[in-house]
Amino acid sequence: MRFVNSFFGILFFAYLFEMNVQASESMNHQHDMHGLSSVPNIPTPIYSEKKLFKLTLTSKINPPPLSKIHQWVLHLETAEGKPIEQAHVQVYGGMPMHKHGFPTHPQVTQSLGKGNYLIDGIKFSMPGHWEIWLNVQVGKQRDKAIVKLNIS
Ligand SMILES: [Cu+2]
Repeated sequence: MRFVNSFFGILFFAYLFEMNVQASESMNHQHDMHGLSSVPNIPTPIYSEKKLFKLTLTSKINPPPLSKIHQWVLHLETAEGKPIEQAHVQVYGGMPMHKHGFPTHPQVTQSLGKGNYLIDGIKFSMPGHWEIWLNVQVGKQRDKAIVKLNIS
């Protein structure tokens, strides 16, 4: 199990590095545009990196709790605002400043219809700056997005 965890840890940081290089500038710009970084727990739509998708992430418990496994709902739309039903979504994340991932393996467990997807297994194991990363695939279109949160 320890081996498995470190294996995923390495994958996560390889992924983190790639994402940071590719996405940090555009994501920062988007966060500035939407004012998301200063009010992290209010659901605010963000655009994916290539602006293919519009995403709204909402914690089922507000504000998102510390040290408790809980669920989120992703609402996914096209850039024009049409709900997307048939998406494959991978969920990653962690604390980039501490170089660790989630203590759990969050994933989409259910499509709720109307462009809504249930994400289970989110656990913030300490207070501070967290990021939830979403890899979205719809047909042949792929894009990714980062949601930044301050957990206290
Ligand atoms: Cu940490």
